[in-house]
Amino acid sequence: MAEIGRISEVAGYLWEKGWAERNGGNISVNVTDLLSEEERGMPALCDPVPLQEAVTALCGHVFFVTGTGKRMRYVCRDAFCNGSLIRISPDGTSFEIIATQLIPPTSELPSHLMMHNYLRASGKKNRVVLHTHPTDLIGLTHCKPFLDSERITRLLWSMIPECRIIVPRGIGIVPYEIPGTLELARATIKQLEKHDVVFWEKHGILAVGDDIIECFDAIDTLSKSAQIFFSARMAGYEPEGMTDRQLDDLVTAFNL
Ligand code: 2HA
Ligand code: ZN
Repeated sequence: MAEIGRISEVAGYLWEKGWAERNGGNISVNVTDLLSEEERGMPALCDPVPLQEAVTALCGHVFFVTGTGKRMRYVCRDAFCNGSLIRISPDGTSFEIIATQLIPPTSELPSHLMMHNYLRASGKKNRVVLHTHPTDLIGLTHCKPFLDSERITRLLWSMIPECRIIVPRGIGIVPYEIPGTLELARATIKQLEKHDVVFWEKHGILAVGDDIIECFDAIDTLSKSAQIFFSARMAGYEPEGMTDRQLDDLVTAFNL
């Protein structure tokens, strides 16, 4: 499946960028529409695993999910030794691993599935949930004034025109929660109503999208903006940033 190649490609970028120390980050992609009926019906490799919360918009859907404790630097080399295909039960209350080996999914799976469930139920086409640990963007979340959606969005948009274009729905902020918890998932889902990229305070970034490469690109562009901001500050000056007018002109020029 070509999609697995694209997932591996992005896992490699996450590692190369230094955003994926140890087993940091996780990826899930809804591949249901990319599989034949026969592939979707593959026999299960394990008993059904109950989900804490039912995902009724995902009944029978198949996902590629990175494995728990697995490292992105190895996902990029061999996706199926470091992740698996899982299938949601017909009633949405459990999942089974169907291919290719018994690799248990990421501890963030219940959160990822709740997000996919929300996205599907609200008619969005997003198939990808990508979570990673970009050093510069996490750094920004350690500064209280930046834990404000409008303020951080305005700051990062204003560093480079592409940022306004590539992340048009801006950034959502989720105050610190314990990793892997349903509280974190619920708070994130609330932000996904307005944004495709969410910053988790002192932890990492979560992006949703229709395409894994584009999800990566959105985070990469935000990271570039953060680096421009930090380099200016380190050189001893406050970067001027684009004006409101310059940002608004992009909306008309690019139909945002
Ligand atoms: O998968 O990044 O948030 C490891 C994590 C948990
Ligand atoms: Zn994380």
